[in-house]
Amino acid sequence: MTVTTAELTGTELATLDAYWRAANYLTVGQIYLLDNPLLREPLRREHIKPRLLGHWGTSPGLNLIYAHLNRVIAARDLNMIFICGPGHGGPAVVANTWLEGTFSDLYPSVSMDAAGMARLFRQFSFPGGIPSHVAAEVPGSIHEGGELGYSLMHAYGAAFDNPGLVVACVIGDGEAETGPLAASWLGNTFLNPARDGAVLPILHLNGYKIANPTVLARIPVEDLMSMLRGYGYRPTLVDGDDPTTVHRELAAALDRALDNIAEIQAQARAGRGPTRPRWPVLVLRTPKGWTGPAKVAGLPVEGTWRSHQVPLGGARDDPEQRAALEEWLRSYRPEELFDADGAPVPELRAFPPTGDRRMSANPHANGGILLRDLVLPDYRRYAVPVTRHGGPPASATRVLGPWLRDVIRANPDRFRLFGPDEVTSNRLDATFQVTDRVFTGAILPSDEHLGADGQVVEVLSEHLCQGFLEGYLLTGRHGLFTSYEAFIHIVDSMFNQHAKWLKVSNQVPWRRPIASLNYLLSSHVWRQDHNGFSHQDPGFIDHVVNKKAEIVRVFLPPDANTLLPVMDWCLRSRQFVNVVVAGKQVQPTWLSLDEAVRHVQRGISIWEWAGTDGGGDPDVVLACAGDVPTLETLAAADLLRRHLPRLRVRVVNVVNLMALQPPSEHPFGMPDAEFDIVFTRDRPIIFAYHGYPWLIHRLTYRRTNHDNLHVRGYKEEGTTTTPFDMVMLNDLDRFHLVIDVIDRVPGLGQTAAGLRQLMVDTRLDCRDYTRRYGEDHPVVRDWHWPS
Ligand SMILES: Cc1ncc(C[n+]2csc(CCOP(=O)(O)OP(=O)(O)O)c2C)c(N)n1
Ligand SMILES: [Mg+2]
Repeated sequence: MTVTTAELTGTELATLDAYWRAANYLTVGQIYLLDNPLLREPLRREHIKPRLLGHWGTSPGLNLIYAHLNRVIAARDLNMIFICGPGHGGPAVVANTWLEGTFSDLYPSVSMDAAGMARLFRQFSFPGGIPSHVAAEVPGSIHEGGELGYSLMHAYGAAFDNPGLVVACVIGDGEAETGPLAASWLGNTFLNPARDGAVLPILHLNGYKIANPTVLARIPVEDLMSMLRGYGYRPTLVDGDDPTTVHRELAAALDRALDNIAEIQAQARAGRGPTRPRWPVLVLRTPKGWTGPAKVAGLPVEGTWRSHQVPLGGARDDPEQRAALEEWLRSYRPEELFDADGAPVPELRAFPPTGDRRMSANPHANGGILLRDLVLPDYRRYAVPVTRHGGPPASATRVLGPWLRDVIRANPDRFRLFGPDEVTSNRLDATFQVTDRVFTGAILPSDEHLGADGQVVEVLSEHLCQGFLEGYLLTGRHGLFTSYEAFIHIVDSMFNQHAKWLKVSNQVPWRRPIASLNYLLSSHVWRQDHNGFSHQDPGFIDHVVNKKAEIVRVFLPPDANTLLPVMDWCLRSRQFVNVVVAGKQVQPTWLSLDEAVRHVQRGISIWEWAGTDGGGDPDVVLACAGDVPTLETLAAADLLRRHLPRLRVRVVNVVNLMALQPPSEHPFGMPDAEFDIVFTRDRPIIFAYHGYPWLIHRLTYRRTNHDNLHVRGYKEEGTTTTPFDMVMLNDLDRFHLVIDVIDRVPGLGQTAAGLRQLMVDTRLDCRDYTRRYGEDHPVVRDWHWPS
């Protein structure tokens, strides 16, 4: 809808300003006041919180933007959500949600009257209350904004496949210095004006961070505008420190921006206009800490970095500061804003939009409400036919590709695959049979599978992939992030924040569960033939398991058929972060689909067909997790079967890593009694693991047989070499596993001395062969599980 831009009337301006003052008053009240919320008596020491915690500096700007957005939402009946980059401005956003009535709807004790206002103030940044940031407890938020940098990518993710939504996104000028935010400007090249919603970035150029000026505020303003133009935007500057002027300019700029968005969308949806239009951006240059104390102790505060947190830090004990605080609060004229009961006066109550149009009540910001299940094709149809164990060689991710293709096809409006330029490399290119990589830049005849309508988002920034996906999930859709295993560490910290968000939202009753964040990590540590050490690091798993057990799941499918039910489970699940590590290289397929399904359900299975204990009492347990360790373990089991036929070997495979923990630690944990049966109470366990060995010890340290557990894994030995040389470098190879068995099974040292020496010699031969011929020894290359 295009609304002709008109000047604000005097009444509109007065109401906007009153609403802004009310939000500012409520913000200051939250930061400082324990009691006397309406200043009906002079401010006394006991009215002020003993610990003053919060951030004032960003808040007046946030309140100004929120007030103006409320005006345009109501005028245009917009479907809009608010993303607050400077999430430390929590009290500002909370103030607005209270003025809109949503806070009281969801937390009835914080009612819209004097008693409720007192509770609103008291609970903020207070033990047992709400956090200082725009956390999951805050209605309308999908973005905590604690760790800066992710606002704009969340905004783009929210807008994808949401054609009716406008995402207003405030970006701190300090936040804009972060790498992730700097990359986020590229989001416009992945946003299709016909099928997606709109993002309205508002750069909050208040000039300062915590203790420094910001870069973007101290370069010539024309350079800043040129930078934004260079990224393809149409920037408008609103600049000033006189409220009336700024209200008028901001209202006009917002109207123009929204007219512009409406025009862009109308054109695109009529099949006209550019696919990569110049979307509007607002640059709001107003003072940090605007309307707060101009000076404290003789030093300038308003308009400087000193306003960042709590300007009058001594207000409780210093009468002069207390008087300044009272003067500051009274400057908003609360008696004009709140009635005798403490409720906002009727003009203010009538000002914000109503119902779901309130940004604090918009269902897109509580995505679980809108979440619909995926239509998932039956994965059995995609399985590798297995007539004997270890039979047909297959690349796990290549087998997954057609299933993923059909997931994409069946869910065109609610599933996306994200990757940093690695979808083809990770062998998932079957997806391109039904969709493109979304791209609104220039497309050349030599390009493949690029188009404005794709459901695959490929951008060479793990930050953007993660942030887009988070925004997409948090607004009620589904997705998968595929990446190289080593480089997923780039988003360690973003994963942390998302996991924390999920943990807290589990405790917020009105938040509905959202789809899990799924990682498919391929091109893993053991197969870096092209690249070597720089591309090797299996430590993301270690990082992930630090988080709450109720949130994280880690799967290491040993073959293609096991990957299928694992991914199916992940895409059906809610409120988790699922990490799946699967190879893309051709490997034996160990299990039939039926066996794979049962294996995934158990999490840990004895592979009786691979062992020699006849289902009975083993001398040793060979355990494995991960595709390459499984291959080496089975090759070791084969060697033992041939050379030590009387040795009773049990082979155990772990597909669900969390099953190693006791149930008291993780909901997937295998009960102790069962664990003791599978791993025995007293026999040596040689565990070949995909990643860093310590993790297996950490997960199993409480188990009965932990003292007999000996783990082989990646010990940071990597380079560009053959696949088998790589496992030898880390002592994870089949020959070394046999040596480990000989060294650990009581009595074998003497009887199997010859075999041990043969294993040592074979390792040397294999190493020597790689140096001479540049590939693995045929004894390794040509090995297959005996039928
Ligand atoms: C990634 C990250 N680094 C550092 C911080 C610590 N920090 C909190 S607020 C802030 C300054 C933010 O400045 P700006 O984005 O300009 O926000 P505003 O001026 O609106 O407060 C910093 C550095 C953080 N929250 N996140
Ligand atoms: Mg700033």
